[in-house]
Order: sequence, then structure tokens, then C-alpha cells
Amino acid sequence: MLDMSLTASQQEWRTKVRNFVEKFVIPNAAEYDRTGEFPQKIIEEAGKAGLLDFAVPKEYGGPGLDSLTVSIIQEELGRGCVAIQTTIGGNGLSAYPVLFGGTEEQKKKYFQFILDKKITAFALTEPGAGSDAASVQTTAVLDGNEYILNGTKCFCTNGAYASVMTVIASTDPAKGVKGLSAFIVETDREGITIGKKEEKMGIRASNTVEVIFNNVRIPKENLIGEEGKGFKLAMMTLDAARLSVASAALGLSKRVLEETIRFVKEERKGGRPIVSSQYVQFKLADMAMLIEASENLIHKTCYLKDSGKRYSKESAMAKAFATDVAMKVAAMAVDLFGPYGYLKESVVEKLMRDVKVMQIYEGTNQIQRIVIANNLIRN
Ligand code: COS
Repeated sequence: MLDMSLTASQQEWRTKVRNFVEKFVIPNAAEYDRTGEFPQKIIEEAGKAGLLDFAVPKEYGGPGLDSLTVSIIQEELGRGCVAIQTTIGGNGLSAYPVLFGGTEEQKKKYFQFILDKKITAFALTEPGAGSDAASVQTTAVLDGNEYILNGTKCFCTNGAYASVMTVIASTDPAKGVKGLSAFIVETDREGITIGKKEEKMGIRASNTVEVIFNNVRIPKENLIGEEGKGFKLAMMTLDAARLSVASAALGLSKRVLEETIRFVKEERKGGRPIVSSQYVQFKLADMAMLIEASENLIHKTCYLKDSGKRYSKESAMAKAFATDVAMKVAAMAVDLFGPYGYLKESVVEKLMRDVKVMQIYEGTNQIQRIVIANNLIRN
């Protein structure tokens, strides 16, 4: 029989993150959203609660979690605030290239940053290489025992607060995709500057900046794996990161449904709560069906990942489906709340602004469809 129940440990993680979110995230999320300030205090609390090192394997001192547990953590954080989830999720995103391609030495060194509760970042996207990840212009030129890094990365999550980054750069521009390589770059190196900080519609407390590398010298040992492996490592990283985005979107969708049920039970029209209307009940049922389908797709993808099977197609499906669902249910909730849903003081107003970016980052949902179609056609 297919067992879809959570283990005791997975349930414990859900409760632990739920408690953290109720205590530190939900009461403060609206204020961070208003100011756009980096949620430093919440991140410190997340470090104390052991939530920053979810991607670190046991043999390197981390919790060594299975994919479903990581997904549950991201879901619960996404239920609280996607800006804060994105900040914490950034530590997984940045660690994956090292996890998938690094040497023992590199893993020990990189994971130690995370275990020391440092913020980390992944720098792939460039002004001319967003969806077309292969067109990276940042170069890394070998000079003796060092690489010299030059270029500009944009939309870098956590960029201004990161102590270390994984950076994708070209070591051989003539080779295109096959000339891309991944590097570990400590941010206190000379020549790194933080450029424009983006002011965003949603996830406003998440730090999104330009990072400029100007003749930054990094030791040869900071190359992850071999030259030419950067694109593959970036794609493997995105497979894992897309599953996290899907999970966070699931959490947001569940929160929207929770808040909507609360509202329609309290709000009255003609002396009766509006939940007594079949129109409202059908909307709640539609939301619940979509959320259930998202959850099942995400859990199946976690199963494939933990079985060691290729899960690129399912991860892209989960990301596109769960974020489209989250956008849809957020818009449905704003409709049901009526004018109240459009007010800044309403919780669904923020949820609707926050969700939009999830259809865009870690590869737009159009890119996810390319990944899905490529997997259908090529295999
Ligand atoms: N896992 C492992 N290897 C992968 C992979 C994956 N998920 N995806 C691609 N590869 C490998 C392929 O196997 C291929 O290697 P070989 O030539 O040795 O067979 C190589 O990488 C090139 O793959 P492909 O031909 O599929 O690359 P494309 O240029 O067609 O990829 C897409 C195009 C759109 C899929 C890619 O550029 C992409 O995902 N872009 C979006 C980037 C993105 O999400 N940006 C946002 C980042 S936010 S931090």
C-alpha cells in the first residue's frame, strides 16, 4: 500500500517551523513588508531554531534532511511570509552547487559558513542572461594559482548580506554552455561591490541586489568540480530550488485558504455569514482542490528526488503548477474579501503581491514549460 503519511520526524519539523512562524514571522511580516528592511532579527532567530542549515548533510554537521522534510520547512515558512522564506531558502540554493559538485574540502569549508549561521547567496542571473542562463557574460580567467572574476550579476537574493556566494562564470566563452564554471566566492574579497537594491512589488523584505565583480582574485581551489561543469551544476541547483519554491507556494496557498475561511465565516450579509452562500462554498472547494493537487505533485517530486531518480521534469511541473495555483487562489481570495481584500491592512493583499514573483523567479513558468517539454521530447 502506498504510504503517504508523514514520519514522526517530519511531523516534528512541521510543528517546530509552525511555532517559529507563529511567534516570529506572522506578527512582524507586515512591518518588514512596509519598510522593505532586511529581516535580520528574524533570521537570527531562524539560526537559533536551526532553520538556516536545512541543506547541510549530517556528515558535515547539518541535520541531513530528506527532501520531504525540506519541502515541509519551506512550506511552513511560505505560509508565514515568502520574503522570509526566500531569505532562508537562499542558503539552500547557494549550497547546492557545492553539495552536487564540490570536493570534501570545499563542502567542509562552505557548509561551515552556513553552520556558523552566515547568510549565503547564489549568483547566476545577469542583465543579459536571465531565462537564457547559458549566456552568462561574467568571466573567470586563470592567472597562476588564481582566477580573476569580472562581471555583473543581478537580482541576487541575499547579495548584500551574504558572507559567501556560489557564482557561475565563463572560463571559456568560446565554448558557450560547456565553458561555464561554478566558484565559491567569499564576499570580503577585494573588488566586490553591491550595486542597485531593487524595490519590489512583493517579498519586499527579501534582499535583491546587483553584485559587481571587478578583478576579484579567488584561489584556484575555489573552482567547484572542474571547469565546464557550471551549467550542469546550475541546472541541478535549480531542480532542487524549484521544489522549494513550489513548497513555499503551497504554504502560501494554504494560508490564503485559512484566512479566507476565517473571513467568510465572520463577514455577514443580510444577517447571515457569507459562508452560507453556495457561491462562496464553491470557491472554497475550488481552492482546496487546486491546493490538494499541488501538494500531491510536490510530495511525488520529493519521493523521486529521495529515490535518486531524475526529477527535473516533475520539479518544473511542481514549480509552475503550485505557483500558478497560489496566484489563482490569492486572486480568488481578494475577490471574496471584496473591498477589504484590496486594503493594505488586509492579509490577502500582501499574500497576492508576494506570490507574483514565484511565477517568475528560479526560472519563469514559461521556462518551466520548456524544461517539461524538453524532457518529454528528448527522452
Ligand atoms: N540536471 C543535470 N543536467 C542538466 C540539467 C539538469 N536539470 N538540465 C540540463 N542539463 C545538462 C544537459 O544534460 C546538457 O548536458 P549534455 O550536453 O552533456 O547532455 C546541458 O546541461 C545543456 O542542457 P540543455 O541543452 O537542456 O540546455 P538548454 O540551453 O536547452 O537549457 C533552459 C535551456 C531554458 C532549460 C535553461 O537555460 C534554463 O533552465 N534557464 C532558466 C534559468 C533560470 O531558471 N534562471 C533563473 C535563476 S534564478 S537563481
